[in-house]
Amino acid sequence: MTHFSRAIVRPPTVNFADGLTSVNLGLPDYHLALEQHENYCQALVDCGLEVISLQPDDRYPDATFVEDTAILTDKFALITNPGAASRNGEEIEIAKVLEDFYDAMHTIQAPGTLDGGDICDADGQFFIGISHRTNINGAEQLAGFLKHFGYSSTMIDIRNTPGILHLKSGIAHLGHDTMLVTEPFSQHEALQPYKRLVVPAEHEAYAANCIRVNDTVIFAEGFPATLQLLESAGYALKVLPVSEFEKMDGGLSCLSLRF
Ligand code: CIR
Repeated sequence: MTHFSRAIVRPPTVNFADGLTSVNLGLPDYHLALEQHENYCQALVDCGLEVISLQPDDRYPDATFVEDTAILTDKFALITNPGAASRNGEEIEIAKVLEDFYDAMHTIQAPGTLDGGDICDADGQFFIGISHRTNINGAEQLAGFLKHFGYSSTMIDIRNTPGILHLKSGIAHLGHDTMLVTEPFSQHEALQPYKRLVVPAEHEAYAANCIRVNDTVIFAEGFPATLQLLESAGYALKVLPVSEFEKMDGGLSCLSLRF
């Protein structure tokens, strides 16, 4: 299983509420978001990671969702071309930091677009979501790099799956052969090789965006049926409140780049 030793994060900006959102949950509270972000960073530290925290930049209210700006593998880093125009430029700071850690760095070139939230890395088997953010050109560029470096990938078109922004809004790799998935992905052909734990209630769909970090699954607070499912399956869980990020369509995976 992939072992992580570092994470890049970026605390929310004062104008975090000006970011993009498609959900109708009201405006996020900046101070509460900061507190939730601090707890999130502490959870990563508790999982054994060194946390590299970038300065917020109010030109980019969505920049706290660092996951979308890069794909990190053991062999190379890929800087994305984020699919939302307002997010173009967030990747510049990230690329600067990654240069210290990676010899092999590549970039998604326009007209290709790609958001990290669409990429699920199941220990070297990658699932690439085709979404309203990640286009086929961007997905093909990533698939080409993955193949070059000896990884395999499969595309999953989510453009007609309602209610999700990115592929990882609906699936999470829990380690080994297990995925946590929402109902629309439960029978998906591409996921047949995996044991699928299905989020047991439609109103808990947001809970699918959890992250396995070394021995722990970091999981969103407020989703008791899914929590029970993971507890019964024997996972070591760390439950965190992320309500303010949920209001901006983001979640646990989006808030860090783990490598
Ligand atoms: C956006 O719409 O781009 C942000 N408000 C949320 C991005 C969430 N990122 C992710 O799921 N990887």
